[in-house]
Amino acid sequence: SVESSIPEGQRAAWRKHSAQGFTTKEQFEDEAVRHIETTLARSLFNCDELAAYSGTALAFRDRLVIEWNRTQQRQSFADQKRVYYLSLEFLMGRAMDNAMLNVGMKDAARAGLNELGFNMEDVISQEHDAALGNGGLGRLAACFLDSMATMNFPAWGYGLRYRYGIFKQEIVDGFQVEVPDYWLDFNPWEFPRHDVTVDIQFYGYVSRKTDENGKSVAVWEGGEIVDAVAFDVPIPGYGTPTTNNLRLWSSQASKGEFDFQKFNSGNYEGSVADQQRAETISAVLYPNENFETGKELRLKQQYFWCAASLFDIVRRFKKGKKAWSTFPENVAIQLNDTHPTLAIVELQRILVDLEGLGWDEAWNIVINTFGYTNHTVMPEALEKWSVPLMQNLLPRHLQIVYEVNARFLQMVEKKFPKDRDLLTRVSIIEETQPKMVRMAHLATIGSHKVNGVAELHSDLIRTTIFKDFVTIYGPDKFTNVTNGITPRRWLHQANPRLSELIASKLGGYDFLTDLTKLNKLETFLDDKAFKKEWQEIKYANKVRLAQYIQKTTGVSVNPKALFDIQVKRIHEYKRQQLNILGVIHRYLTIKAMSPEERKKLAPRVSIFGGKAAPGYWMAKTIIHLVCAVGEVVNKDKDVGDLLKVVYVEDYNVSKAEILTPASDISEHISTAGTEASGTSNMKFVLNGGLVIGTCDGANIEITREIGDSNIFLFGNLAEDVEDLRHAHHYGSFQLDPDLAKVFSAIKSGTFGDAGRFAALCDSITDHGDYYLVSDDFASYIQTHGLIDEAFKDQDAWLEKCITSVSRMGFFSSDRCIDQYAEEIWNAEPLPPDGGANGKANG
Ligand code: T68
Repeated sequence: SVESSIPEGQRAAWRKHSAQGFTTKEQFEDEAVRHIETTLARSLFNCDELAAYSGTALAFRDRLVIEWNRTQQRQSFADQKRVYYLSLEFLMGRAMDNAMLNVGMKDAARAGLNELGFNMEDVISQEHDAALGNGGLGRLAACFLDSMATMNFPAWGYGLRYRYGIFKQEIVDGFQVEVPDYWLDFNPWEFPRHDVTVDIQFYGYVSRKTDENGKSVAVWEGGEIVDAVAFDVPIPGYGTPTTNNLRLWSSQASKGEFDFQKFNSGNYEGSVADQQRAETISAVLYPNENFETGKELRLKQQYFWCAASLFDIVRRFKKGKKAWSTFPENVAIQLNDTHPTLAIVELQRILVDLEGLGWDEAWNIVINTFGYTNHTVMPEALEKWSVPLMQNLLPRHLQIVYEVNARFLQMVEKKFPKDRDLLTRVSIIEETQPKMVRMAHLATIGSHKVNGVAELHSDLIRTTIFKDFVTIYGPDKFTNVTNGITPRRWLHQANPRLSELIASKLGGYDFLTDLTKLNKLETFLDDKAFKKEWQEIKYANKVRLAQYIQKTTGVSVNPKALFDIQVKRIHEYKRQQLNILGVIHRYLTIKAMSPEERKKLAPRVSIFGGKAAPGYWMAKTIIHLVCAVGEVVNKDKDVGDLLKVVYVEDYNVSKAEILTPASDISEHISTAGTEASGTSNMKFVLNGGLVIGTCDGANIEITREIGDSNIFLFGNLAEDVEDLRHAHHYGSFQLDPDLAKVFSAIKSGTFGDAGRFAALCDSITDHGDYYLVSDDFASYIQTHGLIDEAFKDQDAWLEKCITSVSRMGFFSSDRCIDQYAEEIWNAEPLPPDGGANGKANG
């Protein structure tokens, strides 16, 4: 039922002139130069690297768009269930390298660019990261888009087009400074769809009217209207022509609403101010990870994006002219955390208020449509919205929430009569002052499946935050889908030489679309030439990082040293403080060593990177301590290469592509039970690095897959954390003696003004050590000693690395998507015609 704008008789002519896109190096050069000269109006006299990037990007974009159009057409005709992934964050990083590898023309483009006088790597690095996310949650969404396209699922992402992504981090005198990230100056990867605009309503009031059948219906009136404008981003699959869509909404003053009254009456500033207020909705990404602030603008963002996306999805469904009851057979919507929970309420509103369905019929459709992914059990990160706030902004939605809650509580009361405490605990409304809407409860009640993101985490949600819901619904509603990463970006793109070496042994690149194929690598553990090349590749990646560190920080590091990397958002629960306190301990130990002892020690480079939320003072203090320690240690000639401490500024996806392939050890050392999964742990192991980690998140499953002799685990277990915390408060708190020495060094001013670090030290010594730094310190230090020892035997080390890589197949995001499709969405891929599964250029 897809209409065509071109009449039958004219279609042949149209097809004859259809865009083809380049297929050879020569044609690539034609297209790139044409774009530089005409689209950009530059010439060979003023073509800098940025222009070369733009021309290359536009040439590849043409190729993408052709397949994108075809894919969308195919998916419309196919009339098959579509998957919609709703996420407030998509941390995409750069697009061009990915597009080149997926289209399969990177080598041709490299040769072409060389002929034109440019170097591919320099041209690639001109691109600004699309940094519409904070951390793991946003990057997971990006990996999932890549997998869904590669596996030919008819799937769209829906998000917000922030004008400012996550801030840029500068380190000035050892302190984090935030700089706005205006990234839209030149973005060839987005297509404005000014024809796809949705009116979004806020505020106002609800009245009831009687419809023609005498039924009472709610009518939401008044308030204000803001326009949502669609911007589409093509998502190319690897080795398939399938190119999916990521639709990002941008807010704009409503054309109808732009206040001509004010304008005509001479109040020009007033009318422009209204316009700016509308644009504020999609202006900026909230920079908090695993922390909720409850700001009204954030709720506005959430509703704006949910309402626009639902309108779009429902409009597409209605084109098929099918019965409403078939909606869940045609549409699966996955909620990336509770941020899009209002979509549940919005769909119920559309069905009941606008489409006239009965409450129960509508609610059945809603539940069968939605799935909800939980990413945290930490109370400070669980979303709650104040009832007065929601009442004011979304009066009809609050009514619906109350109705959903009333019916749910009635059901519970029937099943478990007279358990008032149970009702209080599971209610969507928390009876505080003011009352709060618990979004995780609403998301759970409004979805047919709830999943955690690693086994331990999924167990924890079943036994802690959703315990009562397991009692009510039974265990089957709750499931686990352990996170994964896309091997295309995190192996093939970030580590091309390793990918090539693996391909040479496995006889091709099939492992990139079936990562379990890596297991054959284990048969080459005796292949000396293979191992030597593997080692050379790791070394080359470390040299590259060393050069980057030299260039950006001025610190020279020895690439032969053990590279120890912790890069992720700065958070007390992720325990960068444990890492830096351990580094100080190492420094003090080295200072006390004899020359003979020093000779036996492997040189180390401790590398940190990551952003702190601008309002998170303790996280900023941790950054400052790392920098202050670096200042002292890196200048200490007596220590020399034995220890260097580096802070890599502005950690983001493109920096991760340099850092991940260059680690010997990476740190995933969260307090047990706090890190839902972690995904950088997977990236580092897939790139031939080993891990020091706690028994937390996906570390546990990584250990199960690669074997416990290939990972350095330490620290207390999740099941003991509660008792330990209790003991801190009610027993006597015993500071670890080695940690006490570290604190004395800090307090004596070894790293500058001790006052700056007082709160950090006190949180451990005087305020209950909530994150168990002292409890885990001895075990952490001891385990680093084991790492020192293990690193001396380079052959054994290498064997651990290769073995680990060969066993990482499970952690492909393709496996996640298979699992979601099978267990949650009940959706099937739609392979393109022409070729087995459309694998055109694998
Ligand atoms: C992360 N969460 C988890 N949250 O911390 C990590 N939060 O363990 C997991 O691997 C990853 O999700 C993927 O499942 C986040 O990244 C946020 O970024 C976030 C953003 C806004 C509000 C709350």
